[in-house]
Amino acid sequence: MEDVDALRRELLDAVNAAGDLETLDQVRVRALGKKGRITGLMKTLGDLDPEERKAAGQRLNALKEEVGEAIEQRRAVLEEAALDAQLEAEKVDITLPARPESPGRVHPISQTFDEVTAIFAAMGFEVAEGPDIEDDFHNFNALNIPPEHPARQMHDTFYLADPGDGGERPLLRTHTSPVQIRTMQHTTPPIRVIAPGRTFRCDSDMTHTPMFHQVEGLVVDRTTHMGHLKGCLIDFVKAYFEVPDVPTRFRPSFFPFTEPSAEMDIGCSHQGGGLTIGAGDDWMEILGCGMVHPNVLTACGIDPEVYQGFAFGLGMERIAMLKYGIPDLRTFFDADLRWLRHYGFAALDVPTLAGGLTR
Ligand code: 2NM
Repeated sequence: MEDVDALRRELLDAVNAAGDLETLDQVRVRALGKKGRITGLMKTLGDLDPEERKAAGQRLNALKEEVGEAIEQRRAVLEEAALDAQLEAEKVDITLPARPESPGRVHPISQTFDEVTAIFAAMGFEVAEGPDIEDDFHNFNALNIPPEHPARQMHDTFYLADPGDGGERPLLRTHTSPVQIRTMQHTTPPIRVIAPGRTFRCDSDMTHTPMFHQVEGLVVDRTTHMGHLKGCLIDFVKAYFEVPDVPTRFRPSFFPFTEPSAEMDIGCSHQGGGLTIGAGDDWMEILGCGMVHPNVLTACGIDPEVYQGFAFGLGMERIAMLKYGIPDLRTFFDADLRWLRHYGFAALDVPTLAGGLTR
């Protein structure tokens, strides 16, 4: 029988020399294939006498296994190298500016986010952000919503798994208010922030999706009062809907975290089947607002005897639907390219107050 040690060296050298997966496979076929070298030697075992056959058989089996393993190890190395090369070749520089002719579209939620941010930034608001996964304190307790408060049921909270260490269950924030809570905890007033972002409620039907977007706003200073709230929000809806004179009214309402609380309506008309904002004699609810409850200020370490604040919250999908005539909430989340081409925005139409929000 041919020198097994020499064959072993030769095959292992060939395995390690294989520079790509195709070459490696050729080595495999030459060694272990139907007409391969090791397979060929196996076939000659029958010609040996029993004693020799046993020893030679064991050596060939060991060789077969060793070469097979070497091939698999080499394959793993080559596959990783091939993936690295592919990733390197397909690298995309995401910091490059968008091409004006790009067929990509900005999603209406992103556009609305940019418009709302531009309006409030011009009034001196900063954008604040916080985690999607929150705790009970920031999402509920600090907002004057104690454990047995009925508003907790209303919020249809998504809870994460019990951490198992005796700690409480984390939750997905049901509004962006925890961002304002965190801001108040670490900022000495004056405070002027908006908190746009994702929010989550376990609710899904024609007019509710389990994830949706909110913008909330907060102003805290020594003399902040309801007149500031009204002026700020009236200016906002005029700028956002791009109508100079929109009728507005504030109706008394209730939220645990504000006192007094109100809902803001804007004048509109449903005549002719369509919807016109800023004209006609119908009213439509647009947002909730109020003066921050003293308990909320106290929970955040702000003295309600010295400071007062106003806050508001509105749904981004809702104001996007109203402004851009999008009839169905659920289509925001369908990832339908035809929908996006229809309702989306060109990448370079960046909304600014000077340039016009939506030229
Ligand atoms: C709303 C309506 C009214 C609100 C209150 C606060 C905080 F943190 F300052 F207490 N953030 N957001 C608020 C007030 C939100 O949404 C309909």
